[in-house]
Amino acid sequence: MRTAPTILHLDMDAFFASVEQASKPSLRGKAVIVGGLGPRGVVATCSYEARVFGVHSAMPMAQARRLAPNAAYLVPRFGLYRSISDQVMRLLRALSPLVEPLSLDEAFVDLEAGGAAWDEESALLAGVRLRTDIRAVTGLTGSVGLAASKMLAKIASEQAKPDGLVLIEPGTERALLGPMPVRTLPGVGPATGDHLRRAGITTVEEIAEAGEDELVRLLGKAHGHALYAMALARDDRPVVAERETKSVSVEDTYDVDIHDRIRVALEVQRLADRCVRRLRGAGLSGRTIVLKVRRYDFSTLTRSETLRGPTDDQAVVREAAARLLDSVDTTGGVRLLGVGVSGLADYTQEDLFAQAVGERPEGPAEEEAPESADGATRPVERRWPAGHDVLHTEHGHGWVQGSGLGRVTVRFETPDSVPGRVRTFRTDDPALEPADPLPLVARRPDEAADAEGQDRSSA
Ligand code: TTP
Ligand code: MG
Ligand code: MG
Repeated sequence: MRTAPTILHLDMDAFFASVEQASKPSLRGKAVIVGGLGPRGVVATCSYEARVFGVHSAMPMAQARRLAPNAAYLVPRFGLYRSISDQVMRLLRALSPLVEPLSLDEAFVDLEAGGAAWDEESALLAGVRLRTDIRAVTGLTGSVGLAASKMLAKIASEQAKPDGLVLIEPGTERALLGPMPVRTLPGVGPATGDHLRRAGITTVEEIAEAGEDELVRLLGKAHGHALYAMALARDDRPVVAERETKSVSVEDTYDVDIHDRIRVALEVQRLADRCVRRLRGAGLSGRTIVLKVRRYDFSTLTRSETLRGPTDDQAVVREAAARLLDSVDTTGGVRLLGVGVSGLADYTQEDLFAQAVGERPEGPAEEEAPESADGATRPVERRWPAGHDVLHTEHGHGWVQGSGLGRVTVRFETPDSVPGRVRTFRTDDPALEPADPLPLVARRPDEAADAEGQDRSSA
């Protein structure tokens, strides 16, 4: 393990909600909840002002409404979040070629690899500067953790939240980790957590005290071994650049084609287990199980199955892989088998996206009033999702505060205006149009040129 805290972990604060507050001056300092607003919707995230009411990610929206009835409820705008995420990732790539994004709002950076830092002092400086730059470019805050390993850097950024920076001095890791709950460690989900608790292990210190043999006995060789190392703060995982890998997979090529169907099934199980070990080792879980089969004639096929939720459970992956194998003809023999799990880092966003798509209003193309049989045009009810931007021919740019009963309420304000006024229109008012989001921070022309220059140099 390195001896300087030169691994940086960044995570933006209340990301979706902060973007909404930055784009809507009237919501700054207020409880803002972003998520699916339909009957089965869940909270994607909420502002820190909403968290004091007990609202949190993944909570059913109905429950959030009971806890915080006066909050602003908005539908997510993924395109906007992605464009802000791109700005943030560009700033990280200016620090180092080794940037590992974990989701839209989160990434590891190896500062040493980029020459941006080599010791405690330079790491701290890089972290402080980064936070300033993010603020200047996006108008948002992100929290930064600095440590000598990925695990500790991530724990540090969590401690720094919101809007802070924490550096964990090398050498102090074990003392810091000791009293923390086992769930702090990467790869410990609810199932593993329960399992450990039944064995009387609730803190990281207790994992260390239990010893490696006991951990292996409880959790199996790979997982037990990995977890014990983490509990001792031993984490050598490198920062992997451009982890576009939205999947973890393993495969084997066989010297001699396998014909025996039972043997094929056993190999698939073995691969499933190996894949799960890799997955857990990386502290990941995924929703889609993929089976790859190359047959004697080099014809290759893949089959996949998507689960209801992400998993890192060996039995679940084994079973899915076995089901997939059922649908593949292997007579003639196989020369390669592979098992993978995909749908990893961004799963929460994708889940919510699927849900939001289901709730999305009809596109503008379908908004034209169709002709009825007698040639008269019937008005079509247009839908105005809460939080989305609109343009009014007279009042300018605003956003939908609410709609229903043939009326839509719009607040007219822009990211750099003062809090705006509210007006109500008929939903079919021809003066009102859906609009694209405005930039959160107005860019000067010279800044736009700078950003392009950065793109080129990192390409
Ligand atoms: P997080 O970084 O987990 O949360 P956050 O940025 O909102 O708040 P924090 O300050 O605690 O980091 O997730 C980033 C974004 O991903 C979040 O703004 C919304 C989205 N998300 C979901 O859509 N569903 C979820 O269950 C979670 C956890 C996040
Ligand atoms: Mg975040
Ligand atoms: Mg995050």
